[in-house]
Amino acid sequence: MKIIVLGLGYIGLPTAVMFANHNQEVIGVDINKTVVDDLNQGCTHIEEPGLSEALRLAINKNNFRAQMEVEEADAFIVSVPTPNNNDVFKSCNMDYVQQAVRSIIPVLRQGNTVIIESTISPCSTENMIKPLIENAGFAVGKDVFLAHCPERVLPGNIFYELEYNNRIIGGVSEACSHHGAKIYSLFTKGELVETSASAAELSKLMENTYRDVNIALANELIKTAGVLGIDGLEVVKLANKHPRVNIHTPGPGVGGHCLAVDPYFIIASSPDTTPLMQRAREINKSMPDFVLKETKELMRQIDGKKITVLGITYKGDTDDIRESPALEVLKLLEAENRYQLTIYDPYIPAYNDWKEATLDSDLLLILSDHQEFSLLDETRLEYMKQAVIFDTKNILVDSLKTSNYFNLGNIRTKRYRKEKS
Ligand code: SAJ
Repeated sequence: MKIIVLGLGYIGLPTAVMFANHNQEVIGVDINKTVVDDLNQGCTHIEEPGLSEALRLAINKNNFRAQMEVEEADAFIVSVPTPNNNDVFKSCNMDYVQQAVRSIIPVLRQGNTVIIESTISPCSTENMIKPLIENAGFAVGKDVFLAHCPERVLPGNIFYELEYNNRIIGGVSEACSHHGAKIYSLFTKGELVETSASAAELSKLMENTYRDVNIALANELIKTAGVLGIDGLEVVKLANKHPRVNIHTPGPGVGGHCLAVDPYFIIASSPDTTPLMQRAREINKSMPDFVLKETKELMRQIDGKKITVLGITYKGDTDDIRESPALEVLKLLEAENRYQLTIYDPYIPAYNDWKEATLDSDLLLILSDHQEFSLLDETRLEYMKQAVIFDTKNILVDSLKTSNYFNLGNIRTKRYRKEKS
């Protein structure tokens, strides 16, 4: 089968390469010339375990090439970004999706399948994409098959999850679902669940909203427990011993291009029925400010000047800084205008110098859960002026959890014992 994947980003590229390595002829299309040129040389612009190797394998098999123009094919998979609009409820910006679909219309043929993988607002495949194809003279469900098949993979584990996760195949008709399922059956070992396009859209959005709301509950717990003088992290651990409870992990906020974005697509499509989702977003967005306040208080107590921020990515072991709460905390700290700030992040080349970052520092402020931080030991604290740690991701090993160690659970309850330097 000849498959064109439009949009070679975090999801489109691994998906394209996956099809190619399952013996399909794949053309990746992107509007960015540098990305296209680099990919054809076997160089990826995305940090994802196994991606470079998989890309080179696909190129060596002669099953993958990148280019800027579309051409005729059997199937088209649209995997372009859908940012938030800058409106009151941050609705879904469908411009790139529409442009991508418009770009394939001149090369569409009878029997083609068009799949929207991008995360989109509820009902848009049916109400916005289907008319674009129909206006070009095709009967959707007869001449051309259209489906929304959202991805559900976790960055950092994309290749495994692409293959083994269950996938929702939302056709605008039963025939469309069948055609969509045929394509993903080329590599998916998980269940292919056929449904309507609109149910698929809302289900994708709800999966991330479910997590966002649950994380907001955990963040609200942390604030409440602190006020009551209780370690909130201990409470999460205890409550989760219940077989039907799964409180998520509190942290400095929710970032990335999914949890921090998708709930708005639902909210914008029905503001009156979504007060809980709206409140959850507000609570999670308030966390950088909460971290700022606690950090300021800690710095006051230790009479500190220099803060070393550990990790600026939105989560651990990725180079992805999209919507990162760490950057928000950094911005707030900068605006205070009274601290000397340095950054260390093993995934961001500009911030790779541990010694320079920690030299004479008063505080390590951990904002991303990179595995490297979980392996820190005493010796790495040697350049600091005072080895105080505020670990908002609760990632350090127990041996470093000394009297000068703070996390979101104990920051209010633990008494700081100032070490004489
Ligand atoms: N976070 C917390 N507490 C938690 C879990 C996460 O504060 O208990 C924070 C993380 O630090 C991060 C953010 O939330 O800042 C999101 O991280 P994540 O690892 O939960 O999710 P993403 O955005 O990397 O990927 C999600 C996944 N969705 C779900 O798990 C429901 C993934 O399966 C989706 O494919 C992806 O969104 C997407 O593309 O929609």
